[in-house]
Amino acid sequence: MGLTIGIVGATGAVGQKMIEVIMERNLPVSNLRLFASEKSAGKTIRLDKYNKEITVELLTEDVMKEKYDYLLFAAGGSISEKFAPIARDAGNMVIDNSSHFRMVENIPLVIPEVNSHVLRGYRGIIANPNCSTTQMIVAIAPLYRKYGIKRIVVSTYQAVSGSGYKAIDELQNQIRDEEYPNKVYTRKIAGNCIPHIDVFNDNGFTKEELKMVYETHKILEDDSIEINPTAVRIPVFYGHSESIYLELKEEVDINSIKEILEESQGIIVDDDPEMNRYPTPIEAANTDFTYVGRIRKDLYNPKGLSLWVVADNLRKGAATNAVQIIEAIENIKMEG
Ligand code: 11C
Repeated sequence: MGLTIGIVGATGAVGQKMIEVIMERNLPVSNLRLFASEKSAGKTIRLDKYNKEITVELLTEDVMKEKYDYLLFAAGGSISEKFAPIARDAGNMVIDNSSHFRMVENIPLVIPEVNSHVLRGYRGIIANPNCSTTQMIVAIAPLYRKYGIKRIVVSTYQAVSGSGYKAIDELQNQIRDEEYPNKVYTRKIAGNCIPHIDVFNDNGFTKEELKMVYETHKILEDDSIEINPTAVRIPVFYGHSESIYLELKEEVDINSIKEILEESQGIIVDDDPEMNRYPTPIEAANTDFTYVGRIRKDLYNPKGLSLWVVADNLRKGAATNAVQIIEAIENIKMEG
């Protein structure tokens, strides 16, 4: 018997990726159910692999009370807030891609390569981290474990797909037509970069930046790491990039750093300046890896290290991480 999986928000950018990733990674699914609001319910989604079409069902409280092995939520915080507890109370495992439950105590926030141990024996709602947090942590966790991290200064270069289909359309339209107005962002995004993702907090940081701080603390179980992020939207369709400066707790040897990263799960080191080798979003798009390049020591601080980290925000940053959480739980079950 295969798994029964439901996807809430199945017609959105992340929901669509979830379907794609489930198919590609050969998850043993016997029943895939897709849910959306009235606007999209009734549409059909074609699964080429099974030569089959699935009709999108209307999301209601009653359908959340049915039995699923896993329900994946990708419909935004307010839908998760309302429907995920109903699904959980009906005994279902929920993996939520919104930020709503991430910082709730006792709700695991999981990147399988980094902290799958928190899934052992757990049932209920599991939170999927923010995309910019996930790729940063995949890259830095192995270094954190070996050397400890005092401080992180990170600047992000985030693709418009992080804001969904409407932002992808806006960039496409602005590339074709210089006069096309900005609706999703505060400025025109084509030919521009905007240092503003999500709402501003009183301390001058945006919510996206603060997610990188607090989610990192929770996943690494270490509130002492000092994190200073700047999140920037750039006119790229898929793939977030990050310039990450780490102040480690020990002096670093660059060859050991590269070796550790090369041996770590989920990471591809792409770093050969002489050959112009470094990762870019176009190369990372449609893959499940976190790419690390431009690895170099600080010129002044022997404990300082710079990295350039790129990943597909809709895949490792959202859909793939959620599917890997299912895989991790299924593995735990098999191990007994
Ligand atoms: C972006 N990181 O690129 C956001 C999208 O908390 O899951 C994902 C927001 C979140 O705009």
